[in-house]
Amino acid sequence: MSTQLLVHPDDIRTLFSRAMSDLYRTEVPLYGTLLQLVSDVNHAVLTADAALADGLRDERQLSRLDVERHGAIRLGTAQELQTMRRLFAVMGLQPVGYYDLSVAGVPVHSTAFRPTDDEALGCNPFRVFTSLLRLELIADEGLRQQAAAVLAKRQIFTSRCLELIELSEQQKGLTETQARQFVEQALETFRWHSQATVDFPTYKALREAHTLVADIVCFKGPHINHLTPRTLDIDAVQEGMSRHGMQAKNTIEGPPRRQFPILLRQTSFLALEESIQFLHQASTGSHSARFGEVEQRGCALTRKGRALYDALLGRALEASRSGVPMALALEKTFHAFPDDAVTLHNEQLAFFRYKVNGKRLALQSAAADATTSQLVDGGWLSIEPITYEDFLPVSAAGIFRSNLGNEVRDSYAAQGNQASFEAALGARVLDEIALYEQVQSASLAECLEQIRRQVAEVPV
Ligand code: OOG
Ligand code: NI
Repeated sequence: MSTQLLVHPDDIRTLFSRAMSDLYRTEVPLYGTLLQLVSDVNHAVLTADAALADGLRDERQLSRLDVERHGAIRLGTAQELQTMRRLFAVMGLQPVGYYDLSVAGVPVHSTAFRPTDDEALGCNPFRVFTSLLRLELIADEGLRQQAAAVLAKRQIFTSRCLELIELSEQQKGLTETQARQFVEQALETFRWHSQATVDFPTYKALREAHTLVADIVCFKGPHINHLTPRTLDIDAVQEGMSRHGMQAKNTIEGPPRRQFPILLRQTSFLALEESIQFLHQASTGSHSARFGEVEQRGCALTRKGRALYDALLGRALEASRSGVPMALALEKTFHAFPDDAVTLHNEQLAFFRYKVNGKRLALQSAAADATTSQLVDGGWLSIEPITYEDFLPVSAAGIFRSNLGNEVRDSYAAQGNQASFEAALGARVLDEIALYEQVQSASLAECLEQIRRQVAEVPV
């Protein structure tokens, strides 16, 4: 048994996300330009809004503002997904949520490997949106078999990486030297390969089935296809992109701009056209997969809030199909979504953390039998939004699509299939809403206990 100290998974994640960021900036220099733009926008926002800067400093978020929030990969087989789950577990990432993209005509389903507790999220919030190809959605039987045969031949992990995953499972962690080696080896899986593993006719046939199928099947590994920093003003980034030589996607995904941000807003610069060498072919061809994205996160919604969001988004999409510009449609329909913390709280549309801020005597008279809403209205409890840490299927589909040459496909007849995804994963995915519910109710229970104790202490 080794007597050496084991490194905390959060620290392995930090090493990994830094290495990934360096790799991606080298591979896609335009991503470095995006990071600079985001950093400039964030600084401008913080300079203009001292209260926001203080708030972020109090929540110890300021120093982590420039750390990437997420990346994304697309896998080909159950075996790959299962090993990826074990690889991500080494750095403290768990599969959270199930996303069915087939409804949007994208033949994958996905989960987000992410840290689940506050401390880990605070330490380093990096997560990976991970999709698995649904070969069964390719209509042509022959092509399906061809794709499966190509995928069966590849090994996306280095043998040392596999050994270190196993070692970590046995030892329940890695030593510092092992962790560094693990990060170096794991990174190999996410690298770009400009050499396809198939000839051009095979690529072309798969691409005709769906660009995404070609992207997943024809390469040696699941290249990281984007990284995503966090911005404090996504509209400013969207607006700044063209000035910096980036072609921005047409619309920002997610809710419209609001006083009280909810869920997640995202935009990206469009995937670059990159030259590819196909098997048995002298001249090069091209493929586009890699882009850069930004995100702005707001408050997590309850199931009720999420249902309202989905309904309003649905209405806006419908209006945009009949010619109304999407931004305008969103702005209109979202008038129906309350835009202040107290209403969102009292109508149980969003999740909050509580803090006791009442005076003892005032507590005695009213607080003991008050409902949570009354405690909030009366100022005994203050509320702070719980940040949404997950993704949105309609937004994800929009991001996928705009980076696949805006290929528009009908939705597949097949529904989502969480059970088959979990069978491939070799584990259940966690329910994201349940995670927020736990945070909120633990915070409320703590505050109520505090109030109860204070009320009990007040002399009659
Ligand atoms: C993933 C697209 C979804 C997001 O942030 O919603 C995504 C992909 O293109 O592989 O990353
Ligand atoms: Ni993304």
